Amino acid sequence: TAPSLAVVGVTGAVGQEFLSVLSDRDFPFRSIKMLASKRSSGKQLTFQGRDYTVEELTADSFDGVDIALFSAGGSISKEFGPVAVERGTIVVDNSSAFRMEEKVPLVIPEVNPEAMDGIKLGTGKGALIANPNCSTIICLMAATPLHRRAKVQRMVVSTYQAASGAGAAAMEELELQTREVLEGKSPTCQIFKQQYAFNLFSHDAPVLSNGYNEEEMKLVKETRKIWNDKNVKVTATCIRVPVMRAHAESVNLQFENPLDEDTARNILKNAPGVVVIDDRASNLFPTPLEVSNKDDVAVGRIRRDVSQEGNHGLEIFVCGDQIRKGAALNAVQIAEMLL
Ligand code: 2RA
Repeated sequence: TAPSLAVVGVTGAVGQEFLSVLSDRDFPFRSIKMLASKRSSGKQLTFQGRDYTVEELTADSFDGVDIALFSAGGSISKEFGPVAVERGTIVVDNSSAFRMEEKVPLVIPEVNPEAMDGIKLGTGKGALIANPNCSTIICLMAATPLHRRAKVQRMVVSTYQAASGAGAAAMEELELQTREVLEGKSPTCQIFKQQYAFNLFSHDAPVLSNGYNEEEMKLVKETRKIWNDKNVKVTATCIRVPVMRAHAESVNLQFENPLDEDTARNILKNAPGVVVIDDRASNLFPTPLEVSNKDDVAVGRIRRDVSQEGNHGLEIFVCGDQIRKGAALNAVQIAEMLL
């Protein structure tokens, strides 16, 4: 029989996208619970032609729930993820709360599905599976097929991250600020403490003692876990840019074995969940608008890194929808692997 579902954080940007993706992919379910904080409980929503009332998330919310999709922040995942697992629910958690726990699989279905081996529906045994950070998912969707062929020794990533990564309120503030600036008014800065419209700034995640911010260290640590390679060298600079809902990432790769740009382009053309947009003659390459609301990650600017010997270095440019493949789609694809 089809599983019973719960969506935790259903009123947020990712929560809403969970519902869109479940519908787009005809995900089978026999029942679905719409869960959110007390503040949002009682709201009405329509899903697949049926009316639902958002329920307040409590420990009892998971009785009889087979799969729960979480995107309500790390503290909610920490408090209720284990409770759901105790009740026999399989949790797919979009927060960073458990990603680096050794026993928790950190999964991109096209990249490391084997990490979920042993987790099955219908055993009555719950489990928790972590969805990687959006900038990690988008980067690795393109870098992994190349890594599998030529073994990445070092990866340098510069990200250009959309407002959606900071939530629906940040998207609203970007729009508001843009209007205010165009009207000559001083911009409203509540979500970010500095002007966002017509500007860009170092990612708003806390900066650590090594000078990196948490977003950059997520890319470093999550790549090593997903590739199961403690030695791969990764460094990143994450920037917030005035774009609504898709991240862009410049990725430099150094390989152990040679990989020329034509071979790399062909590998990417055949990679699942990836489209190649690499038209040098017309100077047409991936853009955030092009990938917004789409499933696939787009890759272009594929070229030999002239600063490295022979064909041991490659530059690529990747764009992906942060809310979709960067969060909701990846989580639903993980849930599909349980069916
Ligand atoms: C960001 N990666 O873009 C975060 C969202 N989870 O800020």
